Amino acid sequence: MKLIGMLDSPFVRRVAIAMKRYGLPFEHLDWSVGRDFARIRQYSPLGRVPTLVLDDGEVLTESAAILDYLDQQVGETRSLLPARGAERRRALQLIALTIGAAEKGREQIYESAFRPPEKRHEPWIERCRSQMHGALAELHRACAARGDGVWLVGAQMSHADITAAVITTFLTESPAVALDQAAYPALRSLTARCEALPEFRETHVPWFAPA
Ligand SMILES: N[C@@H](CCC(=O)N[C@@H](CS)C(=O)NCC(=O)O)C(=O)O
Repeated sequence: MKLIGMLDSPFVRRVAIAMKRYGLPFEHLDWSVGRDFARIRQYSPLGRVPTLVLDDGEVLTESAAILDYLDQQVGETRSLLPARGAERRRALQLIALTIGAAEKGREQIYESAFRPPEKRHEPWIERCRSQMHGALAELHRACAARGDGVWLVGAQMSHADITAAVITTFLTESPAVALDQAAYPALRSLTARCEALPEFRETHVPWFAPA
């Protein structure tokens, strides 16, 4: 399989971490959505990453859809998403909240990466910032309610924890957002615990401006 997209994207990174944890080998195509836009569009007409090219040439996009495929490949007992019921619902809700925060962070980044200064619209950036913080505050409360040293859902690390950690790191390291983790100590603690694990360390790369 080929995984397209740079690892400073938390959407790409959460897929790469899951593939490593599952022991699924892949070739990483470290293509930028700015510089390599045309190349990415040969696989994904939308021009988004992550894009996963399967061995038979089938192309999957959108991290949730890719992870759904990978989870099914490894089966219920190894899947990083609870199979059913309240735990699955809770994990999916937390992931949706976290992905939403990242997308609102991404909008702030793209405003400065892709728009000339005279075309930037501060009220829009402020709206995104406030939505991002609304979602992060909720995620922080979920971490705090579980307590230190406990995963977000169930007894094992899940996609909810992976997503929360990579997105917190992404929002902290991207200069246009520069999230202060001190505002969310329980989220900071979960992120630090995840980032110390081998799959997280192996996929942690320096921030790269997208334009
Ligand atoms: N919801 C999507 C978000 C993916 C996403 O926003 N990827 C960014 C890179 S961080 C991208 O491809 N941006 C290029 C664009 O949308 O033009 C997912 O989870 O895969």
